Amino acid sequence: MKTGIIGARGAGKSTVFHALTGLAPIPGTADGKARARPGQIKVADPRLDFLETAYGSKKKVPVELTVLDFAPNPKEQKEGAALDVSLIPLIRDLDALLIVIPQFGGLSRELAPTVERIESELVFADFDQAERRMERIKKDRSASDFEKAALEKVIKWLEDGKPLRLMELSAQELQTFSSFGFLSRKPALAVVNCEMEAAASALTNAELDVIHSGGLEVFRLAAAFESELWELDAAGQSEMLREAGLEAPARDRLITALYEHLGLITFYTAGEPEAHGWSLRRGETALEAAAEIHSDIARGFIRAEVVSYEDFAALKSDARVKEAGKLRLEGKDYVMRDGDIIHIRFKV
Ligand SMILES: Nc1nc2c(ncn2[C@@H]2O[C@H](COP(=O)(O)OP(=O)(O)OP(=O)(O)O)[C@@H](O)[C@H]2O)c(=O)[nH]1
Ligand SMILES: [Mg+2]
Repeated sequence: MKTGIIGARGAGKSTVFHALTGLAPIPGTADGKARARPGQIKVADPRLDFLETAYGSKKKVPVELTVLDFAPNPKEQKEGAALDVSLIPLIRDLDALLIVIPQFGGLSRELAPTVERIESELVFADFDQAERRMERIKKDRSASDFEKAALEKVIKWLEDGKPLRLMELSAQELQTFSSFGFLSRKPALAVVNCEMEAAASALTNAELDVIHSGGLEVFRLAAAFESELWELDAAGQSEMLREAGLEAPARDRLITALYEHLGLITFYTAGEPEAHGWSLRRGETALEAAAEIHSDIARGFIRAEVVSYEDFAALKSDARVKEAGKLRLEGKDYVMRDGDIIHIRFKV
């Protein structure tokens, strides 16, 4: 799962990237090469911590997400632009976007209009792409009528300035557009990058309305403050957090919010060697879970032994889970649920 950080020049994108990953941003490259810097973030997960303890696992492997920061391109981004449009080809194959809205220092951009401006850039890029595809298939006699009709619908929707996130598309239409990488359909989270003092304050209802009506979520993050935490050891971090009146860094909550917004669920494999968290999209099956672990396990899938996290947490051991009749045998088509602990029997 890859999430790109986008927004205006100097909005604090690299600071958000550092706050989330602990990694420094890449220096600017004007030539467009090597503009993306990926960083891994571990998703904090109290359930995995519990499994690690219950199984006495030697190792803990949490779910990871990838976020990308992009070096600015001074040649292409106009002063005051909502978004660096030269980035568009680089964000098409990502799974989600974090839109950074600056509200620190003198940069107090208003949330709703800033998000709307960025959204309209995304909508415009999609419109442009759909139109170009339409031009091409008009000349191509082998193109399907289905694609043409679907494109017409999409173009009309985008002409009204609405993001594709809000449009209902059939499974077949989604299939048709699967290689398009429509930007305005990507799940997106607006990150209001503010000063520490403002981080806990609530957003207004009017702001939330705009955000939610676009199918987005919003989060406040004091990115510079969170970023400084990485410079300290554990004791220093706790002290800095305590002085700020916080229990934990907000980055964990942001990562969880992003995770949920992406429609991801977590399942686990656990034992003495390791307690391992894995992610799946909601609705995926036991076979897809097996493939996530290893292609051999999917190929040789026989059946899955599944216990829900709640049942395991109450009973605390495999033996008691079995005794209580809480261990289920499921086949390939079983739809995985968030928190399932799974053991797959397979033969290769
Ligand atoms: N006080 C304060 N300063 C911030 C905050 N976030 C970013 N800054 C400062 O704002 C400036 C720009 O931040 P960056 O994170 O580099 O912004 P960016 O969006 O990556 O900028 P470009 O990549 O050049 O478009 C830096 O000097 C940061 O230190 C914040 O939350 N509070
Ligand atoms: Mg930057």
